[in-house]
Amino acid sequence: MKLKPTLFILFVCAQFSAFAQPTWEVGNTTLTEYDLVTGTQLPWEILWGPDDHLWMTSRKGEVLRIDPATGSYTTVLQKNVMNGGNGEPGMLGMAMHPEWETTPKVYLVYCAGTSWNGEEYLCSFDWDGEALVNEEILLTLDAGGIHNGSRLLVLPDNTLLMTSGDVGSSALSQSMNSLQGKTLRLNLDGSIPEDNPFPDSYVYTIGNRNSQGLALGPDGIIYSSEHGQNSNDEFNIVQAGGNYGWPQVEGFCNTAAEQNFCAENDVIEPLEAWTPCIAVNGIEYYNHEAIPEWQHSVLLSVLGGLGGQYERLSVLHLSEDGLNVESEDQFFSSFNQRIRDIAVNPYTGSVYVAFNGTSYPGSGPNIIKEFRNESFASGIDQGPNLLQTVAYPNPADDLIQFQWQGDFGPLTYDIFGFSGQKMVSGQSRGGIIACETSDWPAGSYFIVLQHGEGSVTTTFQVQR
Ligand SMILES: [Ca+2]
Ligand SMILES: [Ca+2]
Ligand SMILES: [Ca+2]
Repeated sequence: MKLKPTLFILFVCAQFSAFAQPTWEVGNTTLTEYDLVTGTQLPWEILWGPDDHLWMTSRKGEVLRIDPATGSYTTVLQKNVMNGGNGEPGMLGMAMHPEWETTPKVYLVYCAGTSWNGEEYLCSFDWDGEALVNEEILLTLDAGGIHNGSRLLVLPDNTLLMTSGDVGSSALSQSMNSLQGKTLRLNLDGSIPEDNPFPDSYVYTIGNRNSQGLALGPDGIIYSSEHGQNSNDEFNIVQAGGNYGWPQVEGFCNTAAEQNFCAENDVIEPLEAWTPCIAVNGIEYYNHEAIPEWQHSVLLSVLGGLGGQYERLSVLHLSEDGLNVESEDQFFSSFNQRIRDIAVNPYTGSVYVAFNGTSYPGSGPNIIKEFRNESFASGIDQGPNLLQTVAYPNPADDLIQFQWQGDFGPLTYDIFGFSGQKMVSGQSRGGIIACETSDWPAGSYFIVLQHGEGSVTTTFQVQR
């Protein structure tokens, strides 16, 4: 006789959750809020992987692989990290090898050692389908109690950027003898690229304090976010060989001393600065059709500052050339939760947001939320996957072809880049589509085939 009440409660809960999803208005777009993963510990990096899963680092020393449809996840790596990830150091940035089909490598930065002293490692791991294995250390830096960076970003030329912090010793940022307080650039095997701005050096930029945001924008523009001390959090464009001023310059070159230093050292000023500090963190360039109001913007995670009063997701609307910020909109401050990082679903345009608790330096358990435009997502994400589509050659140099089986009548197709830009659209009656890709940037793309009974998507790579 116990069975009936239990079934009744389950039924009521299911009904309740279906009707109770909160929504957010963004201009004319409605975003529905979902709790994708609850109970995570200090998510630091979240990113959309080439295997169509959401990947997450936990500052406590773990890497999770999350099914974005259900939120179920597996722990694919566990490391002992400095002070258990209770302060700023721990498991930090992550990036994937761009040729995942043939080289499924994951790049990670973590800090290890006793108490507040130790090393920061940039490593690669092999993904064996179940776990990250075969750790290889590519670079070793100092780790400190504070200011360890570190975001990672693979560039279209298959080099890897890593931000490093000044570990609290600000003079290191201007020293060419130190890898701290810099942006570093490596080949994917850990070697120094021949075209780095300083010969035989990993150093790509100097004068950085503690940059914890990196994103690729239009036309190869690289954006970064960087923590200021008490004032002047910065949003920058990363340029080879650039000096970003720290510790002599904070924010813009607007004091007499700063102006002298800036003139002598050709300091690159930020696009935007925030005083007092709001604690800027992970960033993503957003250009997806799902949220037209956010197209051609940088989404900026804001932790909220030491007092925890500025938490939000900022939307930095860019000028047409991407070289300036024209305005900032703010969302989700009412959660009063530190926002650490974001990721974007390339198919649905959904934005995933990782929260870090209410106070510095963060505490778990935490949540990853998804914000989805249902009216867009239902159009491309659902329906039966009736077509077995093959893309070849993959990766492609110039011509790529898509072939499928079955007679489904006329099809329409759209090809998108992974930041959401539409590359080409068309119609097809036969069982094959051919596209010229020779003027597309290297990177990941996907095709959406719409047929009478639904849609199907396939991911592919373009290499140069
Ligand atoms: Ca991210
Ligand atoms: Ca600066
Ligand atoms: Ca200044």
